[in-house]
Amino acid sequence: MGYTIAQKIIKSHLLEGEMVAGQDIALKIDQTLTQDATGTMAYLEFVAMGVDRVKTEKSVAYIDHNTLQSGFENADDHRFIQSVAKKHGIWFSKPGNGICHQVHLERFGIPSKTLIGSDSHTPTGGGIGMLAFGAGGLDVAVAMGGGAYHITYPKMVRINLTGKLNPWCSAKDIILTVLKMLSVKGGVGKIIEYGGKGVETLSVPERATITNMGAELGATTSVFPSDEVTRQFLKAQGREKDFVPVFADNDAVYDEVYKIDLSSVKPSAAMPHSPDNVKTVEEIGKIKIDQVCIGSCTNSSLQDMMKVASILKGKTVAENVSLSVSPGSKQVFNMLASNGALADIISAGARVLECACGPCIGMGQSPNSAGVSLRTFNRNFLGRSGTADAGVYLVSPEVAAYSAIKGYLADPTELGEEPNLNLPDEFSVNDNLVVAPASAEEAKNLDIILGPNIKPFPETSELDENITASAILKVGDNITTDHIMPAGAKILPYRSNIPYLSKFCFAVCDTEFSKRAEAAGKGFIIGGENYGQGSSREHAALVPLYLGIKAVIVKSFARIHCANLINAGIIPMTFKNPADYDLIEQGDELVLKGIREKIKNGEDIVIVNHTKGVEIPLDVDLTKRQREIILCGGLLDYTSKNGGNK
Ligand code: MIC
Ligand code: SF4
Repeated sequence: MGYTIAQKIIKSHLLEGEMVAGQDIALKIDQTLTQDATGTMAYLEFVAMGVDRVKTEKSVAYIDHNTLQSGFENADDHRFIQSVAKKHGIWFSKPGNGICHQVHLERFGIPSKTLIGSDSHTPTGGGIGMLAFGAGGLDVAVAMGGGAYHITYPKMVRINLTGKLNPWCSAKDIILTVLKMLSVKGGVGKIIEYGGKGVETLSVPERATITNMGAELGATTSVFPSDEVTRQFLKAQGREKDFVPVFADNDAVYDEVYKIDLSSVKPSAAMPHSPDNVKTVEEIGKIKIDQVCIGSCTNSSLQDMMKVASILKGKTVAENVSLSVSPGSKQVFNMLASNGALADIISAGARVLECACGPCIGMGQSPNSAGVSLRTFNRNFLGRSGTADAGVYLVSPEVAAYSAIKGYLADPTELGEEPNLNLPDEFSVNDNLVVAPASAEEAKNLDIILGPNIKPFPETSELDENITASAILKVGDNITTDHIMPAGAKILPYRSNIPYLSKFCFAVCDTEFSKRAEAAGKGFIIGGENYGQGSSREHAALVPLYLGIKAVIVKSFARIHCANLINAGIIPMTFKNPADYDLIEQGDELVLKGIREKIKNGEDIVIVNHTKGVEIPLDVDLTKRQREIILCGGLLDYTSKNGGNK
């Protein structure tokens, strides 16, 4: 029996465990990346582990999320990360160099290698045949220290692509079609591989758009083969030596197989407030729009920007529309400037922003009240744009640019023939915003620079024998980490200050939650299906830890958030019978008796609802290692107890 792409890479990096679906496996990690919004915490954790130099082949720290610098906080975080990077052997990508995933793809990613990043869109690297995972900051810190990365061995899914996209239809429309087909839960516990003849018709940036938004499927990761197209891309980046071919065997076996005929893919949009709420542009109709934002790690490549420029050339943005454009990297920005396309974008009336996440994470460009915003981004969760009642639609750069001119959601296929905008044979390479780490010798004399806003990791403690506490919050299905720990310009500067952040925990759903939790000192959270989908931010676990949350009891979890809860020492529990969700109301008093022993021995767990007088059976699906982490009070304590990284 042959191997899938993922199986080949897993096999060559397997440190522990069996390649059987549902089993815990430990992988050797070749590369790591961090961004600043999760990086400060990750590096505080890394420093706490006491490792001198990173043990990976390449670790890169990017500054791309918090670049507004509306106070000293962001700049202090950047300085802290830069000082850690220099001292500990990490490459540092300065603000202005671009969005982590775009830059990593261009400059550092290598087919067949493993990569973990403290950002859920790290699977973008799958576009060049890397096995790339989004992870919590602590997992990344452990990997930098040379420790393994643990995942549940996933199921293998293959999506066969046939045919060729029609003019003005794009990779974004492909992934939106997949999201419509599989939903935001459809990829949970699965690696999604793309194959078939249609793959050859897609460029590396197009493939990366697709693997990037695999995060929205809840997938463990997504991956494309590394083929001649990949080789050409790496060659154009001056990195042909990094090329390694990676293909699935012809007799590889998949758990699920789907087929998409690319010629049937139509310009589409994900409607508010979920990336799987997809319809074609034609079905939605010509809705009036207020804003268009083009950029983000999903759609900010040179190819995307050239298409946008070609649509905007000689035109003017509609009177009532504000258009912003953020190129994904300095390389893209530079090339647009030197080939003249930037002038077409500016002349049309676009507001050109720096190469960073920007509006995607609510750092500026919030829409007007009840505004309709078309964005080429990957998430349209409620409130993420910074305007609570805005309606955000996720679209391709082609749909975005054409609609910006028209003033309503418009179908770019009306434009007729598409100009030939192939990737250049050579990208302009200039890594002068990437700072190399100091040598081990020099590093000894370097200090780490902290700022006053950088507060220590929240206090942890070993798991108690018994827990009695109330259900301090009850929420529904598909709760995102943007609900649990919102981002945006007002809060993002405080990612290294958990006490301050805690005031905003769950504010999107319940403004009183934080006060209630603080007053109670401890509590449980009750939730529905796919709890914790979206961002990898470990703050969505560290803040509940700080607020005394002992366990989260839900119908099902999203992968990264579940791992983050375990890392924070919070027990992730699921209802044995999902209907029992109805047996707990917010405010009920709940008791977990002998929980420490039960977790230790992997015994059945029952929670008693004292208020209602019922017993509810729960599942706690943890590996032996995860049980030990929970007993210790989290991964940091577990790691130091084990004398390093395990
Ligand atoms: C996001 O897109 O939500 C983010 C911001 O990039 C997050 C990370 C974070 O919250 O800092 C992610 O995707 O993991
Ligand atoms: Fe940045 Fe948005 Fe990509 Fe997250 S999804 S890394 S915020 S551009």
